[in-house]
Amino acid sequence: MSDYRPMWTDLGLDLDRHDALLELLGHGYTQVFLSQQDRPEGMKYFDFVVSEAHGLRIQELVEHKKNGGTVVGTFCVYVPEDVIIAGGGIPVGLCAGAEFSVADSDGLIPRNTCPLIRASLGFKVSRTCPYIQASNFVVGETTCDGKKKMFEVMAEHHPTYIMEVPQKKTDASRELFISEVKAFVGKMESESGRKIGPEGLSEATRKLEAKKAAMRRLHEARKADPTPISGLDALLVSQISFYDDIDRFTAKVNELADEVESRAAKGQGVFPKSTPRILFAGTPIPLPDWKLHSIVEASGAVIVGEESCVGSRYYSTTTPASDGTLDGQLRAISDRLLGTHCACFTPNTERVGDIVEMARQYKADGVIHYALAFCQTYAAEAMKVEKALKAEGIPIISLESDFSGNDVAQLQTRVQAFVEMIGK
Ligand code: BJ8
Repeated sequence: MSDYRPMWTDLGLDLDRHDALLELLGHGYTQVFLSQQDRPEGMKYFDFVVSEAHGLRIQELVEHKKNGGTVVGTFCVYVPEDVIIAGGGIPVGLCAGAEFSVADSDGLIPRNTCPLIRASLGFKVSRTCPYIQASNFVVGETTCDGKKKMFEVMAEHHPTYIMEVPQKKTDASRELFISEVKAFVGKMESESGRKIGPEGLSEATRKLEAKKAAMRRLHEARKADPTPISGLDALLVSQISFYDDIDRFTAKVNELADEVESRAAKGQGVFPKSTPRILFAGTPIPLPDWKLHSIVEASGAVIVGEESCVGSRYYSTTTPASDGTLDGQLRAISDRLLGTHCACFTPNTERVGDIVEMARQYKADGVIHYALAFCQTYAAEAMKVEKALKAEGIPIISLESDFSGNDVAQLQTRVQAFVEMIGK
């Protein structure tokens, strides 16, 4: 096994705390993932990616920078990854799903802020995330209030660029966002010293579309009963999509999709046929937040889909055709991104419709709406989602939690009662 400590030292990591983090993650991963039965063979690659998440992948990013490339950290799916790729950059998702660094943000932002925001800042200030340390700059966005104010603090610790994401779905908002995407092209060009042209951008969009198409194939296979892959494993693939090498990831997801489709065709599942099927809907569930999925799948149910930015809100948007000019492509990319139905927008009725449609398509017996604590926008939409699903006769519960283990027993009780109810 390689010794990555010199690299981690060069990146400025706090080695003692980083060791503690790796130990925690390794233990959690073994317990949650490696104990599952009858996993697809193709998951071995993703196990390997996790085992080398702070090693080999970071080495690749460092090499990329040595060769003149850029590494750009992102926190939201509204950031155009294809613009980063076209500018010779590698995008890495930095949203953090670990309790480990939450308290490190104390004194910098209020404690009654969502744990995703607190953990993201905490990883930076505690110098325990090699991805943010390896990034040339991070892109913040004006989505929810908590993130906006956190990025002001982040800027004091790491180069930070802010993209304005509108909050309404009007023509004027669309024009504003197009101008923001164009400004981001300028930012990438000045960081990388490379001009972004229509050919390079079109190739980057093609790669991104291939990646999302592979992800759609994999998730589509989860519609089968019995489901050929666990919710935990499918979630893991979505989590890894934010930091693995794009071409390698696409090839490996397609291989996994081949295997999973063939399992589905043979009626081979990871849980028995007629296991209660649950659709997850709500806030992002970034690595390594496996809490709810593991509770559900240990309670005799299976998660068959994620209406989340770590899930369908990411992989389901596609880039409309354009006239091929740089301007036309940037407009098309903006339209693709604005097709993401985030609760930060008002009104955001499309998201409710998406959840109802997904519940039908994935033959969900029930929906769990999940909001991270202190996330006002998703908690508010939970009520609309409840109303719409009840009108359709689809059972739903709304849960709120964080990344800690404090409420596991309480969540287990609620999830078990829900599974029992929908299983009848
Ligand atoms: S497009 S969901 S990735 S903003 S959970 S930090 S909303 S208080 S993450 Fe998001 Fe982009 Fe929207 Fe998706 Fe705020 Fe809520 Fe926390 Fe959230």
